[in-house]
Amino acid sequence: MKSISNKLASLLLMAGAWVGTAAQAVQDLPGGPAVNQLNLAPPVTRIAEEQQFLHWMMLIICTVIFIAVFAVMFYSIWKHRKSRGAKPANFHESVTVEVIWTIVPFIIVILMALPATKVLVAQKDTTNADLTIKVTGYQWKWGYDYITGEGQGLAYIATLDSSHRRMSDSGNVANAPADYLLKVDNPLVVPVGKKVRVITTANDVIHSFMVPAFGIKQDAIPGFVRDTWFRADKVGDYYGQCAELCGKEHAYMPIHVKVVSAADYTQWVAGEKKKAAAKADDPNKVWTLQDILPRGEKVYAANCAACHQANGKGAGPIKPLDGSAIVKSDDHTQQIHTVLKGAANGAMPSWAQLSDTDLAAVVSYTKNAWSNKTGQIVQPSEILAQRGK
Ligand code: HEC
Ligand SMILES: [Cu+2]
Repeated sequence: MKSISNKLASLLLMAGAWVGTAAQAVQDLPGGPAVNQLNLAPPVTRIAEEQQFLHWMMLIICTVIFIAVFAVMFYSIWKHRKSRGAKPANFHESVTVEVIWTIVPFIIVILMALPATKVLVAQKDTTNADLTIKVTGYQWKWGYDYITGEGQGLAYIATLDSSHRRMSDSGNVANAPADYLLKVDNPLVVPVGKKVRVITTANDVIHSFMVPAFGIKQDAIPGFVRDTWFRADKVGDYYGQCAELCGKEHAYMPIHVKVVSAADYTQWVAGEKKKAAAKADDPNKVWTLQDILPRGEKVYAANCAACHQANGKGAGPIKPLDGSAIVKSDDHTQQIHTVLKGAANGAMPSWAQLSDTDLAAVVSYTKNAWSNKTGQIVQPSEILAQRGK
């Protein structure tokens, strides 16, 4: 008995300490969640503003009606109680009362439905967009493709910052920054004051693209295309998350939208285009081990370490890559095939969306990391040759 209560006490103490350190560390994140936030996110688009107006208007109307109805009810019960000698009136089918209690709620509902419908229709109106961006949900990251507008042709993937992931795994979040688990490597960049149409779809399971400050939340469904739009009124950083439970890393696919001035946007597009041109991976380029390994290490940290672990040892059903016969084999086909197609019914996902060079880099890296030291290199051309096989 004693030991149980001791254990309970120490558990409570631990919980207290945990809450204590957490409370001390968290800070507001402008454009993202705030500490003890109760209201909706501060709106940055006209639609989000109107949604908040609707929310508060309806809440207030409902509260007033609630208080009025219950006040009359409780007052009547109390005032006309039997002990005070109240005599029940005996009447039925009062036309006046029935007309009033039909007409009044009807008017109230219409008064609420009119502005709500207006906002709903505006929300769905994705015509006349200044630029269109396709957003693809992957387990567990977001792909952004600039379809029209200045940035046309830009395409990249946004993944959670790997240091945040490590912090989460370790459980040591005492020094977590304000953008904890919301920081990504490549935020979505859009110009201020422009109508941005967002087309959503997904590659594996249903995800949902949500940015509260913009008042948008749109499911991203494999095999379907949905759309939504926003026009951000203020330059700044805004955050959201995948809003559809999509698997075990659901909590680790944040959204970071950077709203910048028109001039900054033009500059960013030019910079990205230059970078893309420089990076445009020639699948026929022949790499040296020395050049390809650092790139492979990065690809591994961003995509593979969440499951196979930084030390390559895997965990449970996730097979280790350190010492794996497939990884060490002189015959590269089976390893390339596993990485391109996935294995175990998707428990090991397909990585076909990565470039030939990135895949060659990560395969070469795993062939040489930890105790694998095979000295083998896989060139992008080998990956290309296996695609579609
Ligand atoms: C979502 C978790 C997950 C991620 C992320 C992941 N893997 Fe895997 N991987 C697995 C699982 C599970 C297996 C075991 C499949 C099986 O049972 O055959 C596996 C197996 C493998 C194998 C075969 C190993 C063997 O000995 O059979 C290779 C090679 C591999 N993964 C490479 C990679 C690479 C490279 C990446 C990153 C680009 C990666 N994996 C990312 C889950 C993952
Ligand atoms: Cu998701």
